[in-house]
Amino acid sequence: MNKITFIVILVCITVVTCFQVPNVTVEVRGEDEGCKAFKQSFPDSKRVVQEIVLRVIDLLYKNRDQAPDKGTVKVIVRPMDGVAYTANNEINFSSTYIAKVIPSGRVKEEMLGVLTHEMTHVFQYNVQVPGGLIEGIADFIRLRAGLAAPHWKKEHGGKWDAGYQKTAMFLDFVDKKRPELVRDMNYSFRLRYQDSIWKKLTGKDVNANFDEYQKSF
Ligand SMILES: *[C@@H]1O[C@H](CO)[C@@H](O)[C@H](O)[C@H]1NC(C)=O
Ligand SMILES: *[C@@H]1O[C@H](CO)[C@@H](O)[C@H](O)[C@H]1NC(C)=O
Ligand SMILES: CC(=O)N[C@H]1CO[C@H](CO)[C@@H](O)[C@@H]1O
Ligand SMILES: [Zn+2]
Repeated sequence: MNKITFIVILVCITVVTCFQVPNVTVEVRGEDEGCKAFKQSFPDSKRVVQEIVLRVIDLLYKNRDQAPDKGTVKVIVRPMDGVAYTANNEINFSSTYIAKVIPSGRVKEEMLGVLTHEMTHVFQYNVQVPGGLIEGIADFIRLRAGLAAPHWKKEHGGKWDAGYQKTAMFLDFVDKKRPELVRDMNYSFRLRYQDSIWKKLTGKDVNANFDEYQKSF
């Protein structure tokens, strides 16, 4: 076997055994205004969700094969309370909520934003990571995907791990100063989160980073 053949075989084996684009199913269970808006906005919803999957994985990990294998990712749109719930590889997205967003004129962006947040949960390693950081990373990914909600802004006070956009804005600040911070953190969460990771990755503990962030605006 010559060198070229060897390399081609090696690349093929690598491609076959490593990352596979997850399969996606999307079910719209209802005929209410929210379900209709979802169908109208995303006639090709499977492709849209698949693109979100890849964008989320690429923002969370340096290599796609670091992401957990979740098999088929399922999105169900149906009338229910709340915004969305995610467990394992399944997202329930509230059409009742979608209907409420229609008057804002930005229902499509909001649906993409919520799906991006929830999809982050599907591909996070959630083992022993503080809840505020889990939610902060989900909104950080939403922010980096260009889908931040218009009311998000930097806020003074509070704690670094207050969650959602509060933590997301802080992560965004630190990740800009120390590029790849979040992507470097994430894979290590596969084992366990420790506060010491901040010192390891940024040279400062988390509270010193948060003080700096608070003083930056
Ligand atoms: C997606 O589905 C196809 C057909 O059922 C299957 O061959 C493939 O392995 C699936 N991919 C993943 C990543 O599970
Ligand atoms: C989604 O809703 C279905 C009911 O339609 C329920 O069986 C399932 O557990 C829910 N999944 C999540 C992740 O909340
Ligand atoms: C801080 C830390 O443990 N980062 C790890 C993130 O994941 C890569 C592997 O993909 C490790 O090399 C890093 O050490
Ligand atoms: Zn969440």
